[in-house]
Amino acid sequence: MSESRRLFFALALPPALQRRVIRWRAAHFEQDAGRPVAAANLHLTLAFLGEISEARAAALRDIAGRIHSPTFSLTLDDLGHWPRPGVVWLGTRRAPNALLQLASLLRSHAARNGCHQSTLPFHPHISLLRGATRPVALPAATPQWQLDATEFGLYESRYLRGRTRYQCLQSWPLVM
Ligand code: 2AM
Repeated sequence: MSESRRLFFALALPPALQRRVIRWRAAHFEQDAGRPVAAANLHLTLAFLGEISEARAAALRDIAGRIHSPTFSLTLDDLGHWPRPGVVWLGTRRAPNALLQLASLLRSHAARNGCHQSTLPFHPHISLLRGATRPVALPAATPQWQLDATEFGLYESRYLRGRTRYQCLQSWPLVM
């Protein structure tokens, strides 16, 4: 039987934005608010695939390669806390249609290829802190960073030596 891997489609943050986010996070959250997500791991999940076989992953890679979805920009101007999964996140108040359509397309292809999809509506977000199960004081002012999406990627989540790492396996351009 072929090995399965934990995969997801996501948008990456450019390194300059990663640095801005972690500087701001360090300045605005108490140390015990939660576990900070490593700068290189900051991302916006488009579709979570779960543990899937190489054959399913190959089918989804083929599909991703045939997607012609436009580039878009989103403003990261929203913040929130979900105590149940223990996540503090950065999001957007106005998700661009191109983002919603890309996520919906990937999620429906994932579902058709046997990847269970959450029944909760898609809420685009970048997880900043994990393990944040207690009340968290969110900063009063929300940043207004812009994320320009020009590509999306397929990522593998691996847990190695006590750390989660997300590795980009392949990426595909969005069209201008
Ligand atoms: P999160 O950041 O909100 O926790 C890799 O694990 C990525 O997939 C993370 O961004 C995580 O979202 C997301 N993810 C993990 N499990 C998921 C699930 N069951 N449904 C949807 N997204 C999930």
